[in-house]
Amino acid sequence: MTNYSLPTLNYGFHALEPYIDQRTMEIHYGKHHQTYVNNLNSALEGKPELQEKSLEELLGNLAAVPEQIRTAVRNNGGGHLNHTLFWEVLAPSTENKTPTGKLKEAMDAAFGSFDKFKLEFTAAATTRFGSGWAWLIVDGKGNLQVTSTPNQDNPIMDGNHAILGLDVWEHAYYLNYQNRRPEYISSFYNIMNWDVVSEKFESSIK
Ligand code: MN3
Repeated sequence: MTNYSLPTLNYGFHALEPYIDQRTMEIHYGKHHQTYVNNLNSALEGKPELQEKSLEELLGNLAAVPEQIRTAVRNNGGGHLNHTLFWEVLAPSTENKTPTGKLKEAMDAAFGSFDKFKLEFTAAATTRFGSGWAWLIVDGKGNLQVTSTPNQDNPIMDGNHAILGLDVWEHAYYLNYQNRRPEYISSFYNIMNWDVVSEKFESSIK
């Protein structure tokens, strides 16, 4: 039986400054993410047949989740999965680092170059209306694509595997950037952990 809990952060709340400030990290991780975890556990309470499935299994086949908790699992399960990935793909002091190895080759093939990937990802994050996420995904054929989703939806809901995600909900940036979402998005390129994204890419094409 699964009781979900917050993942451990590999860095301190202050570590991503000046790009993501300490107070935003404290609230985002300790309050927002914790709330998704709590609500997901509440939704699954007393349902051992659902608790024994992985979150990817539940979100990959929402039609199999009982209707009365389907929206709660979608929003809060998605919230937990999305934020868990987000914390993992962030790291302090990654300025000027770029993808290498197989991921670089695949990105060049899919987008033309790293700079062209950035343009596409920035556009996806900027134009996602309201709350949601921008993604780098591996599709069912093993190809890389940039996408975005509303709310806490995760690409697994369409059978795709996210290897990088950027939270563009206002709670992710409002304290530091207010309405300046584009500035928050461009700062993300200074704190992306490409080693982790590479590992996720390589394990998703096995
Ligand atoms: Mn968030």
